[in-house]
Order: sequence, then structure tokens, then C-alpha cells
Amino acid sequence: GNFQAGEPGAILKKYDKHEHQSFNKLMVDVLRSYVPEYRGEVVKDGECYLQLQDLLCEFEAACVMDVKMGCRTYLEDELTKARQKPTLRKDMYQKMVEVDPGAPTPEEHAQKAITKPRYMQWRDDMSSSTGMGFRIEGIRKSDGAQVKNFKTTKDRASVKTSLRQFVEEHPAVVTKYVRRLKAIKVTQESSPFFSSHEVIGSSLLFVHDRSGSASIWMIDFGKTVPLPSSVQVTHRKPWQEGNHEDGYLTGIDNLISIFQELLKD
Ligand code: 4IP
Ligand code: ADP
Ligand code: MN
Repeated sequence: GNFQAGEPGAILKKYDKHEHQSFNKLMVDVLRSYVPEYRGEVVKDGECYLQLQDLLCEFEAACVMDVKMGCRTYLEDELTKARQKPTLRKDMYQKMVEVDPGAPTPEEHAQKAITKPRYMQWRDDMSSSTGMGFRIEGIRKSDGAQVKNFKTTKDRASVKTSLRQFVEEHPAVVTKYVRRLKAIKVTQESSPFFSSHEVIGSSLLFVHDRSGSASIWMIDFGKTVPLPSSVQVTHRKPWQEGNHEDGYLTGIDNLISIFQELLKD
């Protein structure tokens, strides 16, 4: 996989240029407290890695949830490239029919392949990404059991049910999650890094354990890229090709609102 053990308290993630550049800038941004500490590049067995703080090492039998943020999960740049040089992906056609055999067009069925933007757009629409600005990617409970069947978890009610299940053993952590989400949001709203980047495919990692510790970090910056200098984004306005909007803050707004509802139920 992409990960290796690092020094004590650290993990190694396979090197990526965009991720490297993002971490370098994040280490001197107001968002620094909300991302794993970046501890430099490491070469191991001829492969290059980024050494990152292991966010789980302070927890005991942690419950972990990866929430992918944003209304879309492909870069504008990927769209442009796919248009210039369309490549057909059989693996993505397979993943599509496994979820919905009726989704491909007759032409796509005939070629048994689809383009990557076609797959990514469909995936965003089938899940809560397009509508809510985030989707649950996976949950790992304290016993190590993993749940990953969220590909069609789309409407607000089913998202809420899944979030409730994530915290059901330790409902007291919800208050901490709400507080941390609000802190991340206001910090993003004032962050020079956040206002100058298109943040795609990045996740919020939720971690709690039975001691009652709970926190959230921003992770995964492989598709976080600087905006063209002429472009400004709100991270909230609807995306139209060319405006680079990613819907990240819409996603945080919705997460805060659902977790606050859980507090009242
Ligand atoms: C995956 O689709 C995820 O979107 C991956 O993003 C993406 O990698 C994969 O593209 C795509 O097939 P499923 O989650 O539906 O399996 P992430 O790594 O953030 O989970 P990229 O490279 O776009 O980040 P390919 O081209 O790697 O297959
Ligand atoms: P990828 O680019 O392969 O999607 P991510 O950065 O999203 O990789 O990480 C994948 C998973 O690895 C996360 O969902 C999380 O469970 C775990 N992970 C990532 N970064 C850290 C970290 N710094 N500390 C602990 N676990 C992490
Ligand atoms: Mn990821």
C-alpha cells in the first residue's frame, strides 16, 4: 500500500508532489494545528516517502472515520486532460456496474469501459458528495471491524444514521467533535493556504476512544493544488467548470449541523 511504519509516533506515506507542497505550506499556516505534523522526506528501499505524525498513537482502541470533503472529487485539471486525451477505464466500468448495473449507457456497456471523470462524477452523485459536500469513506470501530459500504449513502437521513452509529458507544464525544469542526471552519475561513487552494479529495479524519478523547484532523492533500492567481473561491458557491469551487465549507456546515442534531436527539 501507500503506507509504511516510520520513526516512533510517525507514519510514512508514499511521496506525492502536491501533498509535499501542501504540507510545506501548511506547516507555516494557521491550519497547522489541524493537520498531522510533517516531519520531512524519507527514502526507504529506494522509495520516497513523507514522514507524518501518527494521529492514532495517543489513542487506545480508537474509533476512526474518514470523511472525504467537497462536492466533487476530481480536479478541473483532470477534466481538461481527460478531454484532450480520453482514456477508457475498464476497472472503473466494473466498479460502476457492481453498484448499479443500470448506470452505464449502451455505448459504455458495449465498450465495457468509462472515462475517469465520468466515473468520479457518477460516484459523487451516487453518494452524498454532490448534495452535501462530503461523504463517509470508511469507519473503523474500536474492535477493528471496518465498514466501507457507504457508496450509496446519499440523503441526509442515512448519513445521519451512519454518523450516529459511529459515535453510539461514546455519545459524549459529539460535543468535542462539534467544537473541533467549528474551530477548523473558522480557521479555514481566515487561512491564506485555504483561500489560495482548490482542495479536492481531502479528508477529515475523526478519531475517538473510550477514554473520551476525540479529535479531527485534515489529511490527504494529493489533489490540493494552488488556484490560478486570478481566481478566488468561497469553498461554498456551487461548482461550475472554471470557477474551481470545491464545496469544502458547505460540507463542514452540513457536518456541524448534523452532529448538532445528534446532540438534541
Ligand atoms: C477511487 O475511486 C478514488 O476516487 C481515489 O481517490 C482515486 O484516486 C481513484 O482513481 C478512484 O478509482 P473509489 O473510491 O470509488 O474506488 P482517493 O485516493 O482519494 O480515495 P486518485 O488518484 O484520483 O486520488 P484512480 O485513477 O487512482 O483509480
Ligand atoms: P490515500 O491518499 O491513500 O487516500 P490518506 O492520506 O487518505 O491516503 O490516508 C488513508 C488512511 O490512512 C486514512 O483514512 C487514515 O485512516 C490513515 N491515515 C492517514 N494519515 C494518517 C496519519 N497521519 N496518522 C494516522 N493515520 C493516518
Ligand atoms: Mn484518501
